Amino acid sequence: MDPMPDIPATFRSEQPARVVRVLSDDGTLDPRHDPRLSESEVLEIYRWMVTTRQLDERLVALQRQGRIGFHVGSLGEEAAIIGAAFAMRTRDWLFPCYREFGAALMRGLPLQTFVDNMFGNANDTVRGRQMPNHSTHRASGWASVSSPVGTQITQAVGFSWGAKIDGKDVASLVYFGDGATSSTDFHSGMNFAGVFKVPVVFLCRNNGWAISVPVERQTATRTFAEKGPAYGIPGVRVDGNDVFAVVSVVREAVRRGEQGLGPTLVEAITYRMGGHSTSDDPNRYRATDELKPWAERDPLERLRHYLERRVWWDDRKEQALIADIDQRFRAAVAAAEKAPPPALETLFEDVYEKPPWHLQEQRVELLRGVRAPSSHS
Ligand SMILES: Cc1ncc(C[n+]2csc(CCOP(=O)(O)OP(=O)(O)O)c2C)c(N)n1
Ligand SMILES: [Mg+2]
Repeated sequence: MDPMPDIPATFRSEQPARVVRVLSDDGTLDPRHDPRLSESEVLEIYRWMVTTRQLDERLVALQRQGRIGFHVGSLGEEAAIIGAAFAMRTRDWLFPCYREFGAALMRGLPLQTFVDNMFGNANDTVRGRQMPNHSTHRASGWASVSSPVGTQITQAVGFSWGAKIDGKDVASLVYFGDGATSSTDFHSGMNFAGVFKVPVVFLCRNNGWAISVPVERQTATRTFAEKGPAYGIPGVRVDGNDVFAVVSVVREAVRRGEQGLGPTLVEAITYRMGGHSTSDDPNRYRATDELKPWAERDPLERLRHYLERRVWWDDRKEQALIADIDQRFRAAVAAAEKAPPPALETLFEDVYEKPPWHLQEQRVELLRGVRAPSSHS
C-alpha cells in the first residue's frame, strides 16, 4: 500500500465517470460503442419498447376503471429495460424489480399469462397470491418480481454463484432502482459478487426518484456507478434513454462475466416520467418543470427518429403495430376476466409437500364455508 498521501489529496474527489452514449441528437451512432445491431434487431427492440408503452397506458386505464387493483409502469425507462434484457443471452436469467414487464414479454412470457397475473385469476402462475405486475416465468428465465426493495439483488447473486459452482456459463441481470442502492441487499450482493467473481450484471435504473425521494436524498455520492469500485467491481454510467448504449454496455458486462472477470455495475441514467405506480400522484412532490427536459429525451422518440432516418419505419407501420397490440391485449383481458378466481383450497398448496395437521384442519374448516360459525364462539 502506498504511504499515506498528503491530507488535502486524500479529500480530493475524482470526476464522475463519463456517460456512455451512442445515439447522438442528429440520429447518428458513435462508432466507439456502437453495438452494430442489424435492422431486424433494432426493429425488434423498437417494437418491444412500443409494446411496453402501449400496455402501460392500457393497464393504467384498467386500474382507473377498477378492473385491476394496481399497476407499476415503465414510462420513460423503456430503453434501459428492453435494451438490457436484449443484451442478455437466452440461457441467462433476469431478476426483476417490478417495473420491467416489457423485458419479460420480450423474453417469452406469454401476453395472456402476464394479463392473468394482472387479474390474479386461476390461470395466474402465482395463483393470485401476489399483487398485479408480479409475474414469474421459468421458461423465460424470469425470476419472481421482488417488491421488497433490493431483495432481488442477493437472489441474482446466489443464483449465478450456484451456476458458477456447477460449471455452467449462466449470467444474471438484476434490475433495481436508485433507491435500492440504500438497501442492505445491495451491499451484501455487491460484496459477495465482487469477492467470488460472480457473473452478474447489476443494472441500476437511476430514474431520479424512489417514490417521492429524489436521488439527492438517496446518496451523498455524485453517481451510483462509483459505488462499484468500493466492492472491486467496475461501475459504468450509461445514457439509459439510448438503447444502443445500453445494449453495448450490458453486452460488454456479459462478456466480462464469461471471461471469469466477475460482475459489473451499470448505472443507467433515465427518468421516471410517470408516477411511482397507480397509487401516487407525482405532482404532489415533483416540480412541474422537471419533466420537460426528460420528455425531450424520450427514449422511444429518439429511437424512432433514428429509424426514420434509416427509412426503416413510418407512420403506417406504427399504426399497424399499435392496432395489433390493441387487439391482442383486448383478447387477453377478455379471457382473463372470464377466468374464475383461484380456488379457495389452493391457499393451502405449494408450501408443504405434506401439510401439517393444523393446516389440514384449517383447510377442512375453510371449505365448510367461509362464513361458518367459529368453533370458539
Ligand atoms: C424494504 C422495502 N422498503 C420500502 C418499500 C416501499 N417501496 C416500494 S418501491 C420503493 C422505492 C424504490 O425506489 P427505487 O429503488 O429507486 O426504484 P423505482 O421505483 O424508482 O424503480 C419503496 C420505498 C418496499 N417495497 N420495500
Ligand atoms: Mg428510482
